[in-house]
Amino acid sequence: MADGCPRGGSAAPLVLLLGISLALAAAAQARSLRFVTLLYRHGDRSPVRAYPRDPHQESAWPQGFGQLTQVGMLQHWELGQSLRKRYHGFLNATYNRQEIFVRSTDYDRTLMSAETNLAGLYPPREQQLFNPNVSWQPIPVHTVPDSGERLLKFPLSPCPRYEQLQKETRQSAEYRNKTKQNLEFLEMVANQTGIQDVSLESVWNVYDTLFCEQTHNLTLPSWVTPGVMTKLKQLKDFGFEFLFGIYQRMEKARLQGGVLLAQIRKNLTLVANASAPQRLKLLAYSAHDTTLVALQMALNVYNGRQAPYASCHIFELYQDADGNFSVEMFFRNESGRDLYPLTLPGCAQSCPLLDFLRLTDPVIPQDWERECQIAGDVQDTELIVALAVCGSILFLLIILLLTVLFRIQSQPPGYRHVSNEGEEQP
Ligand SMILES: *[C@@H]1O[C@H](CO)[C@@H](O)[C@H](O)[C@H]1NC(C)=O
Ligand SMILES: *[C@@H]1O[C@H](CO)[C@@H](O)[C@H](O)[C@H]1NC(C)=O
Ligand SMILES: *[C@@H]1O[C@H](CO)[C@@H](O)[C@H](O)[C@H]1NC(C)=O
Ligand SMILES: *[C@@H]1O[C@H](CO)[C@@H](O)[C@H](O)[C@H]1NC(C)=O
Ligand SMILES: *[C@@H]1O[C@H](CO)[C@@H](O)[C@H](O)[C@H]1NC(C)=O
Ligand SMILES: *[C@@H]1O[C@H](CO)[C@@H](O)[C@H](O)[C@H]1NC(C)=O
Ligand SMILES: *[C@@H]1O[C@H](CO)[C@@H](O)[C@H](O)[C@H]1NC(C)=O
Ligand SMILES: *[C@@H]1O[C@H](CO)[C@@H](O)[C@H](O)[C@H]1NC(C)=O
Ligand SMILES: CC(=O)N[C@H]1CO[C@H](CO)[C@@H](O)[C@@H]1O
Repeated sequence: MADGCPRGGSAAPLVLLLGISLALAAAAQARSLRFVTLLYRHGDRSPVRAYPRDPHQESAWPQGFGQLTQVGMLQHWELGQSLRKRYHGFLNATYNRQEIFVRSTDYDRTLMSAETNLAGLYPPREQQLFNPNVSWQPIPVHTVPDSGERLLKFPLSPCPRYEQLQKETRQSAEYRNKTKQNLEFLEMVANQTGIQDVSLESVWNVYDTLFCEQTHNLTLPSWVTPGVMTKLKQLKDFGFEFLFGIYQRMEKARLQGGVLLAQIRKNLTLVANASAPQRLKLLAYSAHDTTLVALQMALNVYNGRQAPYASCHIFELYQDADGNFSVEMFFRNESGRDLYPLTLPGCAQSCPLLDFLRLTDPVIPQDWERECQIAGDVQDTELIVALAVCGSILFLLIILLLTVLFRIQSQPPGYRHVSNEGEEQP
């Protein structure tokens, strides 16, 4: 018996291994992609503004500030083409309006990026060509007015609690240290640009403008040495950390990126729960670097570098052979390179949907508007209102009492009499 066991056991692992690999192969075969969500940044653009002493003002740019350039169009067209390749067989080769939904912020550059992206994703085929001379077909891009944008433009506001957290972040040792270390540099940048007060929060503007000018081969002023650019770039990345991290990342995520993640999770759950296969296959959001960083900070997968132009965060929802769903995330941040797989901390790269939901729960706001209120303020306000109401009532009562007393004392007996007489009249 004692001998039999090990002998039987030597074959068992083999059989088990074979079984597992067969099961894995079957699972891999039966695994199917069910739904894709994309969040991408617009392509290359002109600077959003110039600094006061900038030799290149708005007229240096063909369409003015903040506009998608031809370079940016090419980037998005190329991203659209690579998505077409990746989702060949999943998305129909011909455009079908029920298969895809695109939402953009209400900015020229994000709207135009989405349109160019779609031109790469859905080049019209024979019957969809409306003019044989035009290799393009119109596809809707949805938006909401900027004032009503509560999903894609960050930081989301108004959110007093978030403002309070930012105030506290400025008091943190890390922030103060960084300011102290760069005081002279920031002063130099202020002197050279003519911007009144350059801080760690605002210095990214200077970098952004110089970066755009450099990208478009405009000559930079002599104070902008390669060393200065490197330092500005580091401080710009710190600026992104400041927005969504450094201090109380989780709570900031609940008030910021968690809002967008909540919507994405809701859609994943909807698709996974639907009894019939979903018609909608691809949901794309066209937005900004801050949108990507907010989302990736909420997921805790941010790599510490500003999201490049036309970079794209991908969520893929798969249904496994056993019927369960799992989520995979990728980041396409360099064209002509394979996607970088992103792994949610605490999960495998292919993360079971239930685990994905459980692990991201802490950064999902239950009631954004309530969580954005400042706890102390609510209590204070209530207290003040209560006190004011009580005080007013007391004041009125005293006035009433005094009036009555005064009247009783000052009324001549005759008046009372006349009054009574009047009442007695028929
Ligand atoms: C693609 O769309 C065309 C036209 O709407 C339709 O005839 C065809 O069946 C679709 N193919 C797939 C694989 O869904
Ligand atoms: C396509 O271009 C050709 C050559 O320019 C022109 O003759 C023709 O009318 C155009 N077709 C349409 C539908 O615009
Ligand atoms: C502050 O910066 C100094 C170096 O200048 C470093 O030694 C120290 O650890 C920093 N402190 C914090 C809290 O970052
Ligand atoms: C900035 O300008 C002020 C006033 O012109 C000067 O006192 C200061 O030394 C300058 N700082 C730097 C870092 O250039
Ligand atoms: C800037 O110059 C480089 C080198 O000449 C060139 O490759 C690049 O296309 C230029 N960039 C733009 C935006 O014109
Ligand atoms: C949808 O699925 C999730 C997880 O897969 C589950 O927690 C939730 O209760 C389901 N909701 C509905 C409405 O079926
Ligand atoms: C792209 O993302 C990967 C993974 O986060 C990172 O290692 C890489 O440095 C990024 N590249 C750029 C250009 O940001
Ligand atoms: C599939 O999901 C169910 C819960 O919905 C779970 O009990 C089961 O273990 C899952 N199967 C696998 C293979 O993960
Ligand atoms: C099933 C599904 O994907 N539903 C919604 C996903 O989110 C967008 C808006 O962001 C809705 O328009 C979809 O209907």
